[in-house]
Amino acid sequence: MLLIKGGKVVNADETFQADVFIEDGVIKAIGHDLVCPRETRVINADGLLVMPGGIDAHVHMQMPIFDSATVDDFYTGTRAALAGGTTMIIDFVVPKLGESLLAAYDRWRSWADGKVCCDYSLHVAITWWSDVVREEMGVLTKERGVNSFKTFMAYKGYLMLNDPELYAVFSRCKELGALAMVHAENGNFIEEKSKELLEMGIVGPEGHLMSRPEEIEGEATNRAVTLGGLINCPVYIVHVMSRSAADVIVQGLKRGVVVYGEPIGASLALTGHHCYHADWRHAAAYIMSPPIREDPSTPAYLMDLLACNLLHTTGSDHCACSVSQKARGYSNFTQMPNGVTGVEERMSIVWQKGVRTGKLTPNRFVEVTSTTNAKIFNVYPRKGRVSVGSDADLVLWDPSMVRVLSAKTHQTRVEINVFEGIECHGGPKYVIAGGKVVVDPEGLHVTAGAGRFVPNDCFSDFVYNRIEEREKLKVTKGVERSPPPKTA
Ligand code: DUC
Ligand code: ZN
Ligand code: ZN
Ligand code: ZN
Repeated sequence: MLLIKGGKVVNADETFQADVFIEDGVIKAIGHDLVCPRETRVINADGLLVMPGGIDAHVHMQMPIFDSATVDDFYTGTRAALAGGTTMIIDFVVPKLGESLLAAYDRWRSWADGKVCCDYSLHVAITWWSDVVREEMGVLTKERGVNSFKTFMAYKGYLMLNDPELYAVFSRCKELGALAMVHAENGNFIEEKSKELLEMGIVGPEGHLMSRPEEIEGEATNRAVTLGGLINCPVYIVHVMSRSAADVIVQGLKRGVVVYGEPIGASLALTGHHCYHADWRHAAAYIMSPPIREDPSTPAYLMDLLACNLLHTTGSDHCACSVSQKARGYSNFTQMPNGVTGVEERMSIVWQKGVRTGKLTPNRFVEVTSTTNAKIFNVYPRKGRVSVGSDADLVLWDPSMVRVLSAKTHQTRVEINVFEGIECHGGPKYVIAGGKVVVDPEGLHVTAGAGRFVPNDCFSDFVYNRIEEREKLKVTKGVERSPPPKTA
């Protein structure tokens, strides 16, 4: 039993002074002068903000790459998440070409269950298309707690779907009440441009940037948003990295398309100039797709849109590749595994670049780091809210904490921190997951296997009410006409 005393509760839609009592992993009471059993541990939360723990809906732990896996598994990855104030992650099952979605899902569950230190859910990527895949999408939604499917418009030859396949997946998502998530880049263009650059002798990390200009992120985002709008299927654009992609999302919203945009820690804080660094190890650490953009106005632009709900939530795309894994692409950038980290840094980055700059209120901070994800993925208010009956997943945020992000102190297993040297004002003083204190001023107290799989039901009201509104506008039958004229 735990009593959080003297803090200020911050939800997405309210702020108030109150104590919070926790028992059996759940918030049991919120108020003043709560009567608690004598053995209750009391945390003094004077000066702290009591917020729902972060939900990072975009991570890749233990992701298979070549014949190994990214270096953060579900233990070290969720430990890093908790260290940064994130108490729930959603990872991506990525089936191999031709592999059963159910078999891949079981594989991911077997890697995660028993290792996760915080609760988690799963999205499933659709990397190929057939009637079997169509069928298995149904089983995953009805029996396995999956309500989101990711498609790739890039990584031609092993993950990319073509336009008719995208049409089929979006239509199936709509039918099932699921969400279509999209990695939006034009894979055909990237293939051609990469060949050209390699022929010119540009083989280093800068080639990666040159092969994936932001216009092609904008083009693919436009295709995804257009398709989503025409099918009236909700679309979630993962890792919004550029102004071009963000502008397309804004245009879609103006037309009433149900689209969500997710900038990530890296796109809100970094620019792509690092990829030109003479030290290859340094340059390679920043390689991800779509690339971190060179235009220095991008991070603030994305934060401005996040502030006014034209972008909606944040992720990290945490995908921890070590220097030796990246080295596979030393003399050919197309062979380099993509990925940056950020599951630990996302909350601090959003606070520093959003709240500290006056763009986000603390309430909006809660919304874009937790509540909106809980609503979209249909786990609200169990998650994403400090309220009686909700899971006791909390972060006690100290606005006066100052910490400098660094590889010297981070939890992830990668050698380089892409946020190195960024001074963040505001950070998690205590983190509570499943009712247990996992971060306090003494350090981390995580337990492998303490997290649970959280099934996500389809047809989230938050998403599907908007879809149904648009459905009413649809033309469902042809025009009735007078009899045909006589033919000659
Ligand atoms: N981009 C992806 O699409 N997936 C994982 C890592 C990355 O950079
Ligand atoms: Zn992606
Ligand atoms: Zn640099
Ligand atoms: Zn990703």
